[in-house]
Parts: sequence; structure tokens; C-alpha cells
Amino acid sequence: MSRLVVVSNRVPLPSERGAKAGGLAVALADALQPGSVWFGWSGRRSSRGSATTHIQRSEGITYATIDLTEADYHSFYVNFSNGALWPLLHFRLGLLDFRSEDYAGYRAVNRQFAAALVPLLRPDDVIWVHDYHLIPLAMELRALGVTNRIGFFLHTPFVPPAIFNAMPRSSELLHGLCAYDIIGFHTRTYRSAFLDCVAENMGVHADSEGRFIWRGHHVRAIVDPIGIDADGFTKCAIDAARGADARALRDSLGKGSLAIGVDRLDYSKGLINRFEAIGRFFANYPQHRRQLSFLQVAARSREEQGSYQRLRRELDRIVGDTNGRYSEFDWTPLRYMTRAVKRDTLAGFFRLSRLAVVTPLRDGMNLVAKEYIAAQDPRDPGVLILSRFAGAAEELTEALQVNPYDSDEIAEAMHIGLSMELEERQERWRSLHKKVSANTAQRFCTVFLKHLVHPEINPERPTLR
Ligand code: ADQ
Repeated sequence: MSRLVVVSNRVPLPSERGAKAGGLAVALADALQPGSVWFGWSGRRSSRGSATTHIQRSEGITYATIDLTEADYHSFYVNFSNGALWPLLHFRLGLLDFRSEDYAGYRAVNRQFAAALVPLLRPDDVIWVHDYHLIPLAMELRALGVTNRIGFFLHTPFVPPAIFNAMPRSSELLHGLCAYDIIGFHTRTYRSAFLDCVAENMGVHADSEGRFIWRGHHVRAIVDPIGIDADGFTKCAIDAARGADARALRDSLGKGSLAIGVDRLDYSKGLINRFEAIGRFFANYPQHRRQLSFLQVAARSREEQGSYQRLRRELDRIVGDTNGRYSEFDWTPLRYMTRAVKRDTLAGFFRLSRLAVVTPLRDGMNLVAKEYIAAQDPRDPGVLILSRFAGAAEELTEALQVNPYDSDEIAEAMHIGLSMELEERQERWRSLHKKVSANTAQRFCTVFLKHLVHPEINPERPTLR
């Protein structure tokens, strides 16, 4: 029986997790069985860097982490991963900030990850690497003689060659990806964009199943959309909607209703355009003034980066402007919190909300859209407004889909959503819910591991521990 070794930039250590289980921990809960290993960065910066591997065990799972030096943290994590790769993969070339010394740091930390991981590996381990921080990891592991099956899942979009090749060393990054056996994407569009890059940069053409051979190595690109634990989230929402936080929120609305947005405070999430749309909504549809309050929960993120600091200042300005313009002494149109809210509290808030406005400019998938659907009361479901540039839009076609750059279109969708008859809301919700409860986190893991573990046999469920 093979053992699963998960690798991600940040390891959600059980000792630090508390009540807030991170997104990846929830998504992988089903794949991580007693005996599995989770390897990555501890989240700590220390002068010893990756010299020591720290081991923690919890519920049979081994958590192995290394520290980073201050310099490596900046070049690998802040500058190259989040200052160059993240904007590139979200189509934001204007924000791409490439420096060759940061790229050298990125490659060096991937080498450190490989060097620290190799002593933990057994010959039949199956290795599943997550996200853009670790594109070159398989190449570094191969250089150290690792022949295990190694898979990679990209949680962001992938971009077409015209954009991808704006990144200096883009071909090196592609070669890095081709050292994996399986490369997973959320949507067909992202996989096609990747295969177009492989064709254009490397002259290699994949078959219709996403298979190709690069320097004698068999690679397969698959489509495997991530999902949520839909039933678990529904239960959580039902309980939380009866809890004190949800009650306090409901009481604060009086007779009015609630629209909600929940995101990390990131420029990819389209918050500026969304806030402008809220202003347009109250300007174009004055009948909703006093009737609707919009709650935006935006967890602060990557605050050491200038682009995120500028975004926050701009959002503060728009919130002040919108509230100054439309507030009444006993009604605030836009409530804005720049912090994380506990998962179950959020689930309860989703259930109370008549509208969710999920309008990223680009998003790999967007799990908030799926969580909102799972949280609804089937007897009186709310309406999901969804950007057509979120990966989730490929699945959630019964949402009110909008162009997130068009504030008037978002405002109109809010009006349509609020005016929608119960029957249409129920019909749309039933179709959406069917998809969210079929394409779960569990299915995501099973499909990926099926390809990774038994590429030829494809059993229903891989044997792993
Ligand atoms: P994220 O960019 O973090 O993830 P998303 O999928 O929307 O985006 O959110 C992940 C989780 O964080 C969700 O469970 C959500 O409820 C929670 N969350 C978001 N804002 C929060 C807040 N203010 N307070 C508390 N919790 C909050 C990346 C990609 C996505 C992709 C995921 C998974 O950018 O496109 O869907 O990985 O692959």
C-alpha cells in the first residue's frame, strides 16, 4: 500500500490551527489518512532556515516542516511567488514585478524543500504537490534521484502563451512542470492554456486526454475542479444560523435584507469594482435604499506587498465615499470588515443572505460561491451573482453570471436577484446545489489520486494510507 505525501508551501500545523481549519486542510481531509505525511514551510523565519526538519504527529498524520531565512522568505515567498507568479497567473501583467535575484531565491527554496523532503521518502510513496510556489519541486526531486510518482495541482488559473511568456524564464518554469507525472487544473480552459504553452514553447503536442511525452517522460494534464464538503457545510450553516452571531446580524438589519461578499483582501477578487457596483446599485435603484445592507468580509492578506497596501487604501476610500453618500442616520449601506471570520459563523451569515456577490476579476475556482450555495435554505434560497472569470463559472451556470469589470451589470444583477420570484430562485438553486454536492472535496481528491496512483487501472478509489 502506498503512502501519501502532501507538499504545500504552508503546512497548517495542528498545533496552530485552532478553530480555523485552512482551505487546503479542509479540501484534503479525506485524502489524508493515518500514515500520511504533510511537508512544507512552518510559517516561521529563522536564521537557521531549512537546516532542521521539525516533526509533529497528530491523529496518525506526520507534519514535517522547515523554516525559511528572512532573505529566502522575501525572495521566494513575498517577491517571486506573490509578486511575480500570482499576478502573472491572474492576467495582471501590469503588477508583475520580476527580479532575477528573487527568481534565484525561488529556485533555491525549491531545492531546499527537495533536500529536506528526500530523507523522509520511501520508494513507493506517492507525492502530491500543491500550487505555484512549488512549480520546480519535482525537477529538484528528480535531480536528487527520486523516481516516485509526483503530482502537482495548480490552485490558480493558467494563462495563454501570450501572457505566460511575458514572464522571464517562462520556458524554465514549463520544464519544471513537465517533471511531474500528473498536472491538475480546475478547468478545461486552464488545461488548454497550459497545453498551448507546451506546444508553443516546447513544440510538443498533447493527445485529447492531455497526455504528452517530454524528454522521454510521460506527463498527463488533467481537469479536476476542487469542491467543498457540501453536506458538512450545510449542517454547519443550519446550526450557525441559529447561533448568537447570526441572530445579532439579523437583528441589526431590522426589516431589511442582506447581501454578502467574503474574500481575501486581494486585487484578484474584484473588490474595487464590486464596491463601485454597490454605489451604482443604490444610485440606479433607489427603491433598495434602506432595504438592503451589503456586508463585505475581507480578510487581510499579503500585507507586506505594496500592491496590497494600495488596494486597501483605495477600498477604505470607496467605502467612506459610498457610505458618506448613501447612509442614513439609522442605516449603513456597506458594512466592511478587514478580518477573517470563523468558518461556521460565515456559514450562518451565508444562510441569512438574500444575495452573494462573488465577482473576482480572475479566480482559480472560488470556494465561497460553492459554500454560499451549500448554506442556503431550500425553501427560500438566496441568489448567487458570479463573475464569469471565476473557475466556478464553468460549473455554476445557473448563477447570475456577470462581467466583473462592469459595475452597471453587477448592479443590475443585484436588482434582478432581489426581485426574483421564489420559484425561479428554487429552480436555479436546485441545479446549483446538485453540482456543488456532486463535485465535492472528496471527489477532487479521489480523482486526482486515481490518476496519480494507478494511471492504467483507474479504480474507483485508490488504496492509500
Ligand atoms: P483563495 O484565493 O483563498 O484560494 P477561495 O477559494 O475563495 O480563495 O477561498 C478559500 C477559503 O477561504 C474559503 O473556504 C473561504 O470561505 C475562506 N475565506 C475567504 N475569505 C475569508 C474571510 N474574509 N474570512 C474567513 N474565511 C474566508 C485559492 C484560489 C481559489 C481556489 C482555492 C482552492 O485563489 O481560486 O478556489 O485556492 O483551490
